[in-house]
Amino acid sequence: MTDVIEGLGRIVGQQHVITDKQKSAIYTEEPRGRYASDCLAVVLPETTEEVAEIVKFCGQQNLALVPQGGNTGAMGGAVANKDQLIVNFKRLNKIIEVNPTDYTMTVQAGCILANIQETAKRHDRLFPLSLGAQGSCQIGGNLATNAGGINVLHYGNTRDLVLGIEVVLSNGKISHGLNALRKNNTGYDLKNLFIGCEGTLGIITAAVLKLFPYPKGQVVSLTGLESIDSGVALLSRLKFASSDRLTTFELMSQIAVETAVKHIHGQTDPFDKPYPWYILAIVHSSEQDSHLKHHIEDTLATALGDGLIKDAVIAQNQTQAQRLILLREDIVEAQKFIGGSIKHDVSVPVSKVSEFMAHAYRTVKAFMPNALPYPYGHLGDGNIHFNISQPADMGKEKFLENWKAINTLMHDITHDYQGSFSAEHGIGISKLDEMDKYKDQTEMELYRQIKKLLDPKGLLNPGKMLR
Ligand code: 2HG
Ligand code: ZN
Repeated sequence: MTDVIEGLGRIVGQQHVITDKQKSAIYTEEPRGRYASDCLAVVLPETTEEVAEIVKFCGQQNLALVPQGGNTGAMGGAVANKDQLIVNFKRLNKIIEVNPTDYTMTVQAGCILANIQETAKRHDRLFPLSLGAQGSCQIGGNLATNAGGINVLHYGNTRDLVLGIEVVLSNGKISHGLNALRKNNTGYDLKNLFIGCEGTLGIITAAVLKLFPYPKGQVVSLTGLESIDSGVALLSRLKFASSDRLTTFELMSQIAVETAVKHIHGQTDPFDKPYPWYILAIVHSSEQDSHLKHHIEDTLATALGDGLIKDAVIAQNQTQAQRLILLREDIVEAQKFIGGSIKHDVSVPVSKVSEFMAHAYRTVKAFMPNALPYPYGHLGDGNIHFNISQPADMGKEKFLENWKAINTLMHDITHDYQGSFSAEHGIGISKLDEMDKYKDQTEMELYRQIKKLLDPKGLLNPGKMLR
C-alpha cells in the first residue's frame, strides 16, 4: 500500500495523492446518497502524460481505477471501492484553444462545463450543452456519459457536439484524436465508442468541441395545457414557426410546478390558475429581431384561439426569461421537499409519450395507490423523468424499498413502447440489470468483446456499464 501511494506520488507529486478519508470525502460522496463509495486513494493528475503514467502504473500493480469528473453523475458511475483508485480530473482543466473561425474549442477533460459556456460566449459563440449540474460537472464526465440536458432538441447530445478526442488507453498509450475537421472520412468511428463508455474502454483527457453562433435573441415562453397530446401538437407548430430553431421544449406536471412554488423561495406560477401540464419552450435566433418574437406570439395566440393551449406567457426581458427557466430547474430540487423519489430517465418516441404516460400512471397507481407521480422532462426529444414521490402516509425508507419493483414496472412499460430505460443519465451501476434484461443479446456480446479488447485486464472502471 505504501509502495502504491509512493509510486503515484512520483507521478503526480505526493500532495496530489489523497489518502485522508476526510479529505477524500468530496470524491466519495455520491450525489443521490444511494451508494456507498470508498477508495484506496484519490489521484489528481495535471497532464495527459500523467494520466497515461497512472494507467500504466495501475496495470503493473493490477489496480482498478475509477475516472471521475465533477462527481455529479446520477447512476453511480464514479463510485469506487476501498481497493480502487479514484482519478479525478479537476487539475486537468485548461482551455487549450478557441477558434472562432472554425467554430471549435479544444479543452482538457477537467474543464467545468459553465466555464466552457462562458469562454465560448466571450468569443460570441455558443457551446450549447446545458444541464442542471453545469456549475460543477466537468466536460470529461459529460463526454464519458454522453450527457443530454435541455438543448438536445436542436443541438443534440454531447456526442453531436464533439469533433475529436484524446484518449488514454488501458495500456497507457495515448490516442491522439484531437481532430478539428468537419469532414474527415477516414477509419472506424472510435470517437463515438469512447464517448458514452463511462470510462470503461479508455479515459478521455481532451476534446475538440463544436461551437455555434451565440444566439443574439431568444424567445422564452411558458404555456399551460390540459393534455400531453396538445403539448406534442404544439411542439410541431413551434418547430415550424421557428424554422426549426426550437432548442428547448420542457414538460412540467402540475404537482412539480406547485411543489416548486410552495417550497422554493421566490418561485411563482405566472398563471392565474393551475394547469395539468406546463411547457417551457425556448427558441434561439442569431438575430436580435422582434420578428421572431412576433411569429412565436402569433403561433401561441392561434393555439390559444383554437383551444390547443389554455394560457401562455412570453418573457419580455432577460429577467423574466430567467425566471421561467428557473422554474424548470427548481422543480428538480423541489421534489426533495415532499420526501423520497424513485427516479426514472426513460424515453419513448414523441408520438407515444402521451399513451405511455397514461399507461405509466395507471400502473403506478395500481401498485401503490397513494404514490405521487411527479413527471417532468424533455418532451421535445421524448425523454421523460417519470419520477415518483413517496405517499404522504408512508415513511421515506419504506417507500424506497420499492425502488427496484417500481423501476421494473416502469422499464417494462417503456420497453413495450420501444423506448429506452436510460435516455440521458447512463448506466453506471444503477442499470446493470436492465442492460441484461432489455438490450439485444447480440449487442451485449459485442460490448463484452470490445471491453475485452480495449481493457483486457478489466481495470478501467470495472463493474460499470457491464457486469
Ligand atoms: C433533469 O432533467 C435532470 O432535470 C435530473 O436530468 C432528473 O433528477 C432527475 O430525475
Ligand atoms: Zn433530464
